[in-house]
Amino acid sequence: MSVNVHINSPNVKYTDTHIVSQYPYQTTSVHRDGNKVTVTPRTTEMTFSTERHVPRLGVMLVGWGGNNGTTVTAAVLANKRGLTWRTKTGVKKANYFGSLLQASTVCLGSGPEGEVSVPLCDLLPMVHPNDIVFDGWDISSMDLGGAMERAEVLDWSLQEQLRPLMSRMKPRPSVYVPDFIAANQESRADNVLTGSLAEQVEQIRADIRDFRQSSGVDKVIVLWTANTERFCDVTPGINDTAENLLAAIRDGAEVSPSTQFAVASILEGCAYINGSPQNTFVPGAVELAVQRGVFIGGDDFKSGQTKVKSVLVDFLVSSGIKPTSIVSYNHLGNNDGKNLSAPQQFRSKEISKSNVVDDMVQSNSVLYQPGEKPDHCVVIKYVPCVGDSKRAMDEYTSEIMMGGTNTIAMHNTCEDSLLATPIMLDLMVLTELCQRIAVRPQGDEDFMSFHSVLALLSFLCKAPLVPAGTPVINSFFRQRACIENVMRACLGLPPQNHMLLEHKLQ
Ligand code: NAI
Ligand code: DG6
Repeated sequence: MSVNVHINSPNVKYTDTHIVSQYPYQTTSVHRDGNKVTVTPRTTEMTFSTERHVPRLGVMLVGWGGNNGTTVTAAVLANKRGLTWRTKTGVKKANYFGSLLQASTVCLGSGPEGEVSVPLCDLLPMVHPNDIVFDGWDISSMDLGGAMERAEVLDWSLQEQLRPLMSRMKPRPSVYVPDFIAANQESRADNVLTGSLAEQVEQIRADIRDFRQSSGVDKVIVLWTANTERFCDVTPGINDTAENLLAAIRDGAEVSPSTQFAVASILEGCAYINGSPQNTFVPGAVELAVQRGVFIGGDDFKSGQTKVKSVLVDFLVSSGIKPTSIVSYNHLGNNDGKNLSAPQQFRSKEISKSNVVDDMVQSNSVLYQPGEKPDHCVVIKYVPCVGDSKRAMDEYTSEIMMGGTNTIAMHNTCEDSLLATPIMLDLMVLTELCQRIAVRPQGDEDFMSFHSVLALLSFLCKAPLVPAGTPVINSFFRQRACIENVMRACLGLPPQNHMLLEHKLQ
């Protein structure tokens, strides 16, 4: 049951259409001169304005027939219908566990009843996952009922209930360029677009318009959850500017399928999110998004091993303990694992999984000299037998006081797609919410939206995409605090400070 949060403050106005808050944004400006650090607090008065009308949201998935694509669609259908199913350990009920917005809470403060916490999704008006309408593309023609069975993720008795609904859904034909994904994917590719690059982009655009019109949704977001591609070269004259990228598509130069989808979405004014690690967002694609004022976000869902890493390294480094080596193995047996067994696709994932500790390491000059990093090794193996139930084994070795060593080893077994699904939903819902938030710093005439490169999604991504020249934050707690505090600002509430002074003074 959802909660109705109302802010009782002269700084917050509820109009019929908007929630408008006055918010003192407090930052610091820091100047370092040798050993002397001068810190100057700054306050900028800002107005936050959040549209209250929640649109009907349509989401188009690239890779709809894959494990993630089928699982997210099935999970939403099951939740919408309140389905239950029997397993050998009892009756299970559909839920959204693992979703930051639906299943985690924010503390609003305390009153006579003690501390009051509410789900993040109740703070501001936002789309409920149950109301999302899905469509999408896949190079495999299998309908979603069959594809759900192929994925081997959901319990059979749930699949039986969902199959009549899922089987009605059929992915649209997609772009297949064999060179970008592993050769072992070829047998799936029986649903492919023909024609030139430009014709393919036109077809994707037509598909988006067709979906918008036939489903009656108000807004469309496109999310790539297809196979991991190899990285593509960033080449001056081809993909370094928006103009060159559009010309490259016209001329048939090398443009990855995921970048074709990004361009088509941006040209249709639809936000585009990349759930895989490859460099879809070449500079030309980023420039195009900025020019058109369309949100882009990514890269690579942060679901399991990497999420733990962004917690654990944060814990170690912020406790003053020095990680010196991080070794991460995983093996999995789903189609993602099969695709990643090819060297170039593995390399894309290795890069995305490896950079995740950089900001935490760089933040601590007591532990690390400039340029010093822990050894960091990532291994992924394809073991068909374990299917979607991924195994992740990690060893963290750290230096502790007086030359001592602290080794943490962990083993994590998890169902990959059931961890990724709630993250996909959060990406969709948060992106849509950000489209309804505008901010006006005092003295400015016009409201501004968030930058097209939507860094607020960092919590949900392994390799967060941020505007050029701005800091990449990987630390779990900083990323989460950012989302929570932006939502609080929309309601005129100060950032969560956790001081609890009211309980600490006498
Ligand atoms: P999957 O292999 O089951 O599904 C991918 C789907 O994409 C397949 O159905 C395939 O036929 C389709 N496909 C390939 N190229 C396509 C194209 N050009 N256009 C349209 N469809 C295309 O993989 P899964 O497990 O669903 O993962 C999807 C992506 O998400 C992968 O890149 C994976 O690395 C990434 N990811 C998955 C996470 C997880 O925990 N499951 C976490 C982080 C990222
Ligand atoms: C093996 O690492 C396959 C990958 O696609 C992962 O399952 C996925 O990227 C999740 O990675 P992580 O590090 O967030 O568990």
